[in-house]
Amino acid sequence: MARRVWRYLLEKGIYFEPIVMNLNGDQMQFEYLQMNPFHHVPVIVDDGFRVLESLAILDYLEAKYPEPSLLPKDAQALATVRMVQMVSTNELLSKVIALIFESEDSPKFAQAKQHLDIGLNFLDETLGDNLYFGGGQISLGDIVVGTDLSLLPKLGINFENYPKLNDWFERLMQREVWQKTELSMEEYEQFKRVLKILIKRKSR
Ligand SMILES: N[C@@H](CCC(=O)N[C@@H](CS)C(=O)NCC(=O)O)C(=O)O
Repeated sequence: MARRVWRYLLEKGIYFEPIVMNLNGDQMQFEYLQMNPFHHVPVIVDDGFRVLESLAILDYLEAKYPEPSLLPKDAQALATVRMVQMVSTNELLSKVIALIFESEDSPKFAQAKQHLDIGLNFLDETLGDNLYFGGGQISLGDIVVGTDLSLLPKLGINFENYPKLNDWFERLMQREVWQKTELSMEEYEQFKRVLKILIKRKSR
């Protein structure tokens, strides 16, 4: 989720000082728990004001630094941006994680794939002929959905069956910020190792 905020800050051109966390323990340190008792990243501190939860952070930063705007004003476009952010967070992310960890011949894997297919079709239709989810310009919706879905190609899943989404994904990945922040295969393997530990810890 930190990558959502990182990409947002770079797209906006907001100056920030990153603190890189090793999620194999840094998040359990006393000082960090004072900032986020749920021991999650990301957290930001802006002018002494602390915000956690990636979606809340994006809203805060967008309100505080409105230009260039990454939230459309039009009611339908705004609703679309919010909707896809929530669909990605609530419907898709857990399925992406299941595809990473469940074995390919398990019922859980098949269920996750099926649910994901519904989600990707939905996003493809929602996008329609727009360049981005909020219209002609990149928005918070693209940053959240694009970041969450960018794990799929690492798993060997592409967007060929979803032509509009496929074009959108390529468009997004061609942007300078996305090229600069793309997860390398090595970082992806490291991410998987850490996530495995976190999931195990959570299920105890
Ligand atoms: N809902 C939170 C979720 C954040 C989250 O789950 N972060 C994970 C990494 S992707 C984390 O920090 N896990 C460390 C832990 O649970 O100890 C958000 O959107 O910011």
